[in-house]
Amino acid sequence: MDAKTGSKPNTTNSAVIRWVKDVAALCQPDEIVWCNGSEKEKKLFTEQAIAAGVLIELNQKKLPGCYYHRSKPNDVARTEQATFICTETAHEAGATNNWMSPREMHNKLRGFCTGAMRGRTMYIVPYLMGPAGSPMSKVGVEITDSIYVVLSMRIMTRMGQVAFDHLGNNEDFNRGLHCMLDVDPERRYIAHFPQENAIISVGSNYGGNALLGKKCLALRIGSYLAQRECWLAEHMLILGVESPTGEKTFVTGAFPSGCGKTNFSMLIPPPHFAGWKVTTVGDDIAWMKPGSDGRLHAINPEAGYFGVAPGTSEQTNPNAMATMSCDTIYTNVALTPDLDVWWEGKTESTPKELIDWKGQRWTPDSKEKAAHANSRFAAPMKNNPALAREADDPQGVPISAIIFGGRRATTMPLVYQAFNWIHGVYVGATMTSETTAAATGAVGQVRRDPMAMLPFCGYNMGHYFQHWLRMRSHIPILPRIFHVNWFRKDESGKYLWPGYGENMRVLKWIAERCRGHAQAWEAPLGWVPSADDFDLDGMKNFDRTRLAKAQAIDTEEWRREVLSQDGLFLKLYADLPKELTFQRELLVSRL
Ligand code: GTP
Ligand code: SPV
Ligand code: MN
Repeated sequence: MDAKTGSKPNTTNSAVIRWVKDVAALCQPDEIVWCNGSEKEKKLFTEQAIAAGVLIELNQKKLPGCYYHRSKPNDVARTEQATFICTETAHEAGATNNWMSPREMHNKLRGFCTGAMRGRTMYIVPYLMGPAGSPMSKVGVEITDSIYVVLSMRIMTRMGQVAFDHLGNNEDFNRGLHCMLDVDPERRYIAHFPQENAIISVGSNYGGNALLGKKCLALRIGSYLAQRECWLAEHMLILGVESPTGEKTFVTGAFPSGCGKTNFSMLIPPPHFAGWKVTTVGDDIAWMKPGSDGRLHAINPEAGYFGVAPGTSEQTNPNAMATMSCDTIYTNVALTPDLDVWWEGKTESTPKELIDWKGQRWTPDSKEKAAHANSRFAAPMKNNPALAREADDPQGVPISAIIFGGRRATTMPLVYQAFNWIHGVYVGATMTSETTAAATGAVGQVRRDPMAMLPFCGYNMGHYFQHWLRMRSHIPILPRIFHVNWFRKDESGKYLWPGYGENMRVLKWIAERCRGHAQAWEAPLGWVPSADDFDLDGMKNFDRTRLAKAQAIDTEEWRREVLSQDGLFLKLYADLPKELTFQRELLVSRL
């Protein structure tokens, strides 16, 4: 190891230097490396990661600059049961979060972290969340003993000197400490201290648990700060859609993990939509603040995509395929004999032989999947052919529509529009979705996931709903709110809606609703597209009859749906805004 590389502090910020010193005294690393984000540093870290067996070099002819990481089989997804919000009182964290007092958690984790980096290198990773020069951007510093985390943060955030430059001598930065320990679920904690703007994560090396800028800072700590500072930190993609006449509309979409954000954010319109264009601002997180023009403005705090590999193909998402064609870290996918990557759904025919995500020989007869269901790619957004011009704009983009959506085999229609903001907040608050492989635990179970934030809200969910309602008075030109479901199934278990690029049809209706062009009918749930204003031209195997099925509102199903909201409403009872109870009553009367 070249101890000289970046091993001197590359900042004069005394708060940073003091904190690093304290953490070093606790963790007792052999060596401290300050990261500056340079190409030279990347090359060195990559070589070291390969030498340590953390990364495998992929076929550089097919995948230049791409590497492969295999995680421990017990560390493949977010662990929600190990994720804690540590506020002074349990009430501040609320009934939907795991809570421990800051003092108790600090004591526990101090024990785990003492000497945890003996014989190891401690990396100081400064990173900027959001475009350089944006008043909405925030700085974090992650201290980690994982070189995989360092290289991933380099892709996912604006990492290095740019962050220290943005911070200057300010003491206001997020302090994140990450210790791998022995990657044991028994000693795994992802602890958030919103009141200290701090995170401590131990015992996992998995994306959402260990790349602290993403879910930990941008969403859990972010949502806490947003409530105090009058903005919104949301689990949302951001896209721009441009009509043939050049009208540009920006929308955000909150879908739970594994429910289509990355795909929707970079969709390619079907041939019928000549002249329509979709560009990506972000694929996972939106920070939104009222702008001086009276509109809600959104930035993407990230600089890369940490996307689900399975199901991604040249047919479903060509832009994602192009994005991960170089300079990408793949985790837990399968390998071909010539060191190319593969996963279920990548190609129509299955390779004859592979090495699976656990490192075992795999053939099509094998019982288990070759790639883990939550295998991922970490790729720079700069690679995305559909990257929006505005992705680096410090002012963000003005949002015209907010879309909520879940993965539901029944009940939820393809699309409807909320009657107004308060109704829209109710629609978001009562979102449901089937669980996916993105978090450990059962897959396919319907659960309430308010605004796709159940695992990511850093404070009391009831207060979070109040904050959403309150934002109404701070945004003179409010975005319209919609709900979608790409995943409804027919009697034979097949998806009713073809999804992916065809989602453009729904997006077009949404964009035109925002501009007052498209017609809608008043249905019990909200506004739904009139037959004339929902474009089905050029669709194969889909017609008005199938659309009617995808849009059907079944009163019996909805009776059960409304009743099942009791669970959430009772859980949050003490803090639930009365507006949501009234909205529920109104829905019942319309049904
Ligand atoms: P996270 O990164 O975990 O937050 O997930 P995400 O919301 O970005 O979901 P993503 O776009 O990665 O999609 C998850 C899975 O759903 C993938 O296997 C996709 O192929 C599949 N998917 C995405 N969009 C659609 C769609 O419109 N229809 C269908 N049937 N499947 C979809
Ligand atoms: C998600 O689970 O929503 C993800 C992956 O985007 S992770 O960053 O690991 O949380
Ligand atoms: Mn995603």
